[in-house]
Amino acid sequence: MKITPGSPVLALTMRRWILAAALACAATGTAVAGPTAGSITGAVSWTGPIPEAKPVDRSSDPVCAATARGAEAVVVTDGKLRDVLVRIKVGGAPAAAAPTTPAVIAQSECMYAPRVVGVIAGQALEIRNLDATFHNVRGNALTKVLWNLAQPKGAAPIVRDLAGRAPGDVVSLHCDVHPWMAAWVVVSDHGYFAVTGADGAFTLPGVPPGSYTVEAWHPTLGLKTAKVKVKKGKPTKVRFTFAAPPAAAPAP
Ligand SMILES: [Cu+2]
Repeated sequence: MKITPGSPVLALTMRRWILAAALACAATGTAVAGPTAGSITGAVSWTGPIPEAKPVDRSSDPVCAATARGAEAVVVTDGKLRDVLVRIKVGGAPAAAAPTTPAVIAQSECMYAPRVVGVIAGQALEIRNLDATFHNVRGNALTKVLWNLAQPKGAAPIVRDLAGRAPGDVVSLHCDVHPWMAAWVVVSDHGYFAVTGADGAFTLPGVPPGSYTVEAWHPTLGLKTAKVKVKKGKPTKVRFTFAAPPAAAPAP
């Protein structure tokens, strides 16, 4: 089965994610923060054949067509997976107040960069247009449209306060002018999250000693979890491995 950002598979994954997060909210972290904190660190790997990046026809907009960019549904470099948000499960670590500075996503070469960001509930999102062309920015919570705003060339950044978005929610961004564009904003109740870059690496610093469930979420590949124990002043290693979903069985 083909998994694309708009597919029912993704919607189902997001629903599961939100449900799991809602259940997790019932629990409260009991760990104590302080100078004895450790960290959770590791990498997200890919195993098996790497899905071929589909060519994207960007000829509808000469500005976009000037740069060659492919699909980014699954980006693997040297066996490491990009765009995975790794975090302590919502409700499983001491909550944090939202930073006063927004998380930033840019539109560059008609792609979102980064493609996945994390925010703390209450934190704003800033969307910049670095391209010499017109984008519209549509924010969705599953199928519900939260906003849909034009952002022509040279326009000021769009800032949204993400009001009403709770820990566990995921907001997706789409551009209807360039349908290959998609990004995801993942809301947590604490700051123990990181998003993998090309090297697949992540570090969650300042974690109080204790037991945690760590989640690794990729927008088209879904969720994996691991249990870890963080010891005083030490890094705890955790690895996640994703693989291509099995091919659908041929029709009889
Ligand atoms: Cu666009």
